[in-house]
Amino acid sequence: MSYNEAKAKYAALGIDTEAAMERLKNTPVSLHCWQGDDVRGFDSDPNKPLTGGIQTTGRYPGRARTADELMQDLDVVLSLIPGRPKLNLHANYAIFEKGEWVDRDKLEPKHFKKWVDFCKAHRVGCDFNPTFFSHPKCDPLTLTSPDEETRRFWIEHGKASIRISNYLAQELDDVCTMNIWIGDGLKDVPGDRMGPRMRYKESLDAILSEPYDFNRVKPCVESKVFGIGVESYTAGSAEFALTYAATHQDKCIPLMDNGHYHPTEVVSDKISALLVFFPEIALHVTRPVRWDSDHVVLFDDETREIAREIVRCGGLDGRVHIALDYFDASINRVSAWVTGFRNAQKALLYALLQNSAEQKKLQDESRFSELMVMQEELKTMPFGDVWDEYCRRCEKPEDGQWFSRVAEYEKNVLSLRD
Ligand code: RNT
Ligand code: ZN
Repeated sequence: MSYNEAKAKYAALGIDTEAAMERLKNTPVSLHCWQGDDVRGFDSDPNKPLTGGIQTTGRYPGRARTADELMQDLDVVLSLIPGRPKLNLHANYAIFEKGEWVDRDKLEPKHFKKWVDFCKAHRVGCDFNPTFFSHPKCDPLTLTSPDEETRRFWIEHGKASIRISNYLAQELDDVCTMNIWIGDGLKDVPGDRMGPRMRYKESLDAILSEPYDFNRVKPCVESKVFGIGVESYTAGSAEFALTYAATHQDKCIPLMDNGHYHPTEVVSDKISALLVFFPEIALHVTRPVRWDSDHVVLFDDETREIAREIVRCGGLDGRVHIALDYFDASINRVSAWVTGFRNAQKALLYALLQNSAEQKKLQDESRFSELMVMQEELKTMPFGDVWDEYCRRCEKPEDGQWFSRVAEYEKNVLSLRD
């Protein structure tokens, strides 16, 4: 059988395929709910534009229009992905009873009860995100707004989100990361760069004053270089977010999204730099194409390199919280979800099948020719056979066996929407 041959080939290099598969099976990877409906959510006008410098493009039919539809789609996704997914929810995915509605500053745990039931049924944990975009109270600023009332509203939203994160962590008996990202920035040359950043800091302090157990709820601060419409200035820049997290290590952790840097910068190189100083960090894994375009994650060089860094820096021991963050509306959304998640799994398995200790030794002994040869030869090892075996052990379809199910679902369900 090809897996056994592959296992023997890896073993000859001192690589344990069994241990790699076991490890990956127990590694949580957060599956973003927002691929299914183009980041629209259900808490306000579904035709409102996406704001805050993010954008979906494409008009593929079949977008989920309700929570029930999104859950139905997620059922299919979860049946096709191996590993240990966690759901990642945004606050605008709150579910209201008929006739009920509250604004984001008044959201309560009960508005996520149905999601908790969904997670329990699928035995998955849940991460959370306050939603500081696509809302009439973006003036267009949120936590950096000079308008006290606006800022107060969004601070209250952040605090409500902490209470909801507490609830998710408790109900699901799992860690809940709660990511804070704001799109606040300016299109053109600022007259004041410091003011908004001072207000952002004060707003974060106010949000994080809401009580939570930092062992269970992990607020994150996500930085960004620029967004569409806010090209000249982003309040929550890399320096801002990192310094905030560094000076509040008992309260939050930094989050890096690999679409949020200048195109020649790579997050794979930043992971170790942060882990020297932070006990824990969080990642949004995406695929930027020339800008923060949030294309579907592929099994490409940088995704593999990010995975290799996570593995060799000991990130799988709870130090690196991995989440996906992309949204493509130009292809079948279920397929996009499944492809990206499976590729993230592939990259992690690929990374677990490296002889990291040997490579470190070669580097430390300055044997760079051998290091290059070894790294190159590892690329053509029978990785696909181990991947197929991993899918079988997770009782999930192998490559070549799942797309037909998505096509069937499109025909019977998705194509009937709109
Ligand atoms: C936007 C950030 C942010 C969002 C999600 C929906 O550039 O990456 O993480 O994509 O919160
Ligand atoms: Zn992100």
